Amino acid sequence: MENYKERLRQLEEAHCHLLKRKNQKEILGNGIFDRYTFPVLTAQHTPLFWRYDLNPATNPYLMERFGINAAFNSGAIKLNGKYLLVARVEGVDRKSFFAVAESENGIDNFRFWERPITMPETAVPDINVYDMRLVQHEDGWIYGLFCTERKDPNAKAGDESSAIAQCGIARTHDLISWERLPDLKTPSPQQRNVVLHPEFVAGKYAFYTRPQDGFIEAGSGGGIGWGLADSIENAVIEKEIVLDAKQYHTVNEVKNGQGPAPLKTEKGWLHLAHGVRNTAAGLRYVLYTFLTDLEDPTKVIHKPAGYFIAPEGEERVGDVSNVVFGNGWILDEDGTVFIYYGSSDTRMHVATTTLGRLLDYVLNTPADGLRSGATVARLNELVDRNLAYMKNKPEPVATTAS
Ligand code: M1P
Repeated sequence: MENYKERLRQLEEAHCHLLKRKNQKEILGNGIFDRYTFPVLTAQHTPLFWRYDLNPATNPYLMERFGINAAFNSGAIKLNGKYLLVARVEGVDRKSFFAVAESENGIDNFRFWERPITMPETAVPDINVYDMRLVQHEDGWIYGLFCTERKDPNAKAGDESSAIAQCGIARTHDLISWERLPDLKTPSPQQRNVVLHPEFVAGKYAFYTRPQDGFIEAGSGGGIGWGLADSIENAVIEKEIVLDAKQYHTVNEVKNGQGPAPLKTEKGWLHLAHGVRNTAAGLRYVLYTFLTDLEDPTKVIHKPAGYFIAPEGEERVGDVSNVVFGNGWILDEDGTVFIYYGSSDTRMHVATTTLGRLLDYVLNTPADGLRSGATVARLNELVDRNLAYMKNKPEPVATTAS
């Protein structure tokens, strides 16, 4: 019993320390966004009373009875002044579920609510659910769109890994009680990374989709797609177009997917997305941004070359290494943007910036020239401008350039 008490005291102390830990902005970022020293959510942030049976009579060794493997890829929303993440929490049994974590300032002290979300099932139960995108839609509901995965009914005998991914849809007003709607129907065999546009378009519900031929491979359908549905209670997209296609020798040559719902700005709809390329070490997931036309959200009007956020340091290592994945962001009234991103399918981070900086980045970073020669020309153009500026500047600028 003494051991039990001491072990419980140590567990509680460590948990309390983790939850109270202040986060720190990293110094001297790239000017576009700021990273923070500590992840905002990890498996260890989950309450001890989720993981342990706290009764010494039934758990004399104070063992974990319900192991949590990871907390990552979270949807985000600000409600009643609180920054809320709907995290993909994964048990050691490999099943993901959703759980809300709350913070006063959006950068630290995230605490999980008492219970995970009990998501209603459809007639064909989900085997696994993950990567929720939260949208405050103009119809008055908060929608959560997520991936629902079930075993491929046509998998050959012995094939226990082929699955079908589709888009699950649920709605709520408080993130506590959820109404499950039928899964989205589209012309594509599989869907992941489906996101609801926050406004009606031509009186219809508009969706960003990610058509794919197989469970892992996007195949011929790669790209961020778009489609309209008359109803959300029985959402059917008849025609799907690709608005941001995967492209050879870019950060999204294998596949890409919409992140959270885009932010409406005076210059256009601002998007965060992930792009995937292949390497000798496996797939590499990075985040990128682009802007679409306010009047025609299917038209990409600016798209900076390359990545916006790539995995760095500890972010590079985890269950699926070399991955950053962003499906949640929050725009505050003062223009601050909190970008929430998961790293390597293991933990959650925050980066902060402002809408002004993001727009400057998207509008003034040249597009991908798609060949090395164009990249060098772009670099030389910047060097030319800087050399001319430095020559004519009254005060010499400290530089190592000769
Ligand atoms: O493992 C990396 C990511 O793989 C999937 O994303 P995508 O459909 O774009 O390949 C998702 O399972 C995602 O959760 C995961 O982070």
